[in-house]
Amino acid sequence: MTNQELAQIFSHIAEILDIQGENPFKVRAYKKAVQTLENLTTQISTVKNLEKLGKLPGIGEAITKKIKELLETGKLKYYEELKKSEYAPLTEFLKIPGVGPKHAKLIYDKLKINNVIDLEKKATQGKLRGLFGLGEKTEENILKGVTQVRKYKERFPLAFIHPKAQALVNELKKNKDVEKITLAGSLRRMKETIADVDILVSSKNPESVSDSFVKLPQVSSVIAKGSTKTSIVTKDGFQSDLRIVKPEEFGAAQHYFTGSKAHNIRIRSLGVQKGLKINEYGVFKGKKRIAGKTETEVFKSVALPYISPELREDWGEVEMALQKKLPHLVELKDIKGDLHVHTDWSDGQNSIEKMAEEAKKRGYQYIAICDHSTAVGITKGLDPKRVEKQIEVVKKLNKKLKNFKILSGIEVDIRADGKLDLPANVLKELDLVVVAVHTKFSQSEAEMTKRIIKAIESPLVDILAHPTGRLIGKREPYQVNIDKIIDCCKANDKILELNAYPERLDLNDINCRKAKEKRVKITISTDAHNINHYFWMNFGIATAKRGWLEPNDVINTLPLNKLKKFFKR
Ligand code: DGT
Ligand code: CA
Repeated sequence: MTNQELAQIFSHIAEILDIQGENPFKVRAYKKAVQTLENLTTQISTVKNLEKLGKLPGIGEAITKKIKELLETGKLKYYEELKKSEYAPLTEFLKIPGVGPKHAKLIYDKLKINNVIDLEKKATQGKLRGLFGLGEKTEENILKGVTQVRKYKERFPLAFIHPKAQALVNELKKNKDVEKITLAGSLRRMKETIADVDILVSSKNPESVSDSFVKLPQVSSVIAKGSTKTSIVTKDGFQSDLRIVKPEEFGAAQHYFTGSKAHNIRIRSLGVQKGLKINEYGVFKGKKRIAGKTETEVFKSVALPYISPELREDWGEVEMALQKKLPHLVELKDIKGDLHVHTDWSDGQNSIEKMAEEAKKRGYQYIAICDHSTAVGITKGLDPKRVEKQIEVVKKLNKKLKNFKILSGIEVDIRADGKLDLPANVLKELDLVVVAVHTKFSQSEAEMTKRIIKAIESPLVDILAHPTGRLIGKREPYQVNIDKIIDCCKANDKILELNAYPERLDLNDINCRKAKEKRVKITISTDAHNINHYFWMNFGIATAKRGWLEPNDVINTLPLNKLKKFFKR
């Protein structure tokens, strides 16, 4: 059981207790444990002496005992009992923005509904307003929130599901009858949300592979089992389809099941023009198989170069491939540093030094420390005095570090009127200034666009972080005219961020492409709040590839001496 899985269980416990109206101290204790678990840098399951856990903040004796029980038995009696509570299903309501535990309980107590589908119905019928002081406006917001939750309910964020899918692949690989294995579908194309996991295997003994698949420890139920297709549902609640093909079919099947459907249709019709039939079994001229063992063979059969999975959306990649003008996509190995990193000076969990050491270990040449300014409302936002202090600390650390540079930056808040949350004389002292919106998301498109443009136009600003503010599955982007923002960045020679934080991926693929077309530079940054978060660069890179970005479009592919010319100093 991973730290994340443990955290999920304790988080669910806290939510149920909260709705039941339990002692707030007890609820807070669980929430604190969740925070600690999420930020731990070692996996608890690898710790030999669990008693040591009691020394971690928020993990007392009682919780240590529960962790022990979970690790030893895979279950927690207390949790199993709690889940039987009539209030347990109401935790679903908490995903709706603006609905807290008290609302959830009231809605259930008065209306006897415990799921979002019924809640949506009641809100549509106007049955919420007037109840226990809920106004029309709140009802409208609940309705909006419910629709949003329902929209995402059936899809999982990429960063949540990708490591879990990879784990399924790694487990299955242990079976010697697996010849080749790959992820397919939207997961291989690295779409930002995923409906189900597609895995493809080639094997001469499909039964053996299928047997192993249904016996994987992650499996919670088996939907169907056969020698070519087997479907399971995992304990994490997502479906995974395994297809097993013959070795000579692997490339054709890999291409077919990677999709997208629209891309496949284009390739198939190119085949038709050449008198070829292309399907998941191979490329055929009449009855004769002429290709299919590898994807490259399939593309070659229609005179195309290999097209990277991230591009296969029929967004123009086939035309570009025909003209031999495909982009040379940016790769993880091109990245030289991370330009948006938090530390324990604000809401991060590791020290500046630790963040730097870890980045260096990853082969980076630099990072930019960009802690929050005070307006965001987090407890430790940086005021002018602390900014100055941090600059001094960074200077000292830089003297110690070899072949690595810490840049002093800041993530300064763009206030509702477009003014920045720190004065110019402070911003001037920094190596770079990142600006972002964290408050007043409800402004009109005109107001929000004007607000952000004002910030971009400020002379000391370098980068606009997470430009649309969306949180995948949780919050829609704020209303903003992204075309105007891109134009403004171009006019002022400013940089847009592709924030790789799993729930952000903001700019998204389409907006990255728009920025590239206008020749606006992009930084792919993780917004890391601890050393583990550097891993998220993978998903930033994936999104960049889906946005057709090349190394030249991305400023943090540059070594430090060339990077500096982009900053307004
Ligand atoms: P998802 O699951 O909604 O996140 O997206 P995908 O792309 O993984 O879609 P899925 O799982 O339904 O199918 C996997 C791939 O199989 C899909 O990308 C293309 C291929 N495929 C599925 N059905 C068809 C079809 O009717 N025609 C063609 N040409 N390809 C299909
Ligand atoms: Ca799929």
